[in-house]
Amino acid sequence: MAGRDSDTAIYKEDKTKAKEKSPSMYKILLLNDDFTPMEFVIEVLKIFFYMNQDEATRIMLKVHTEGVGVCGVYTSDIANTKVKQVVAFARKNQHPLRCVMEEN
Ligand code: TYC
Repeated sequence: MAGRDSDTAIYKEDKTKAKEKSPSMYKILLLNDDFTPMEFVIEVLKIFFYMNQDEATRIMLKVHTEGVGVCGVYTSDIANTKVKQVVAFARKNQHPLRCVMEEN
């Protein structure tokens, strides 16, 4: 019993600390171009962003018609890695697909 208040105090303090430490989040964006095949963009969304065929098709068409679309939101490290992987995969397949990250 004697320790209850102090336990609660510690719990609250930890919650506050966790909030203060929440990492910055980054959107990963795909940009439209005139050359990358639609099927390739759909494959990228399935492989790197774990989308199903319908979701990948919807996002690809959004990028195709509006110029840009969000693939997901991640911490800095994960976003950086995914952007590099997508660009490397596109270049390996000789497509000019652009993929960038932007703070959320
Ligand atoms: N505009 C491309 C085409 O008509 C398709 C495309 C969609 C390309 C999305 C890039 O991020 C992109 N083949």
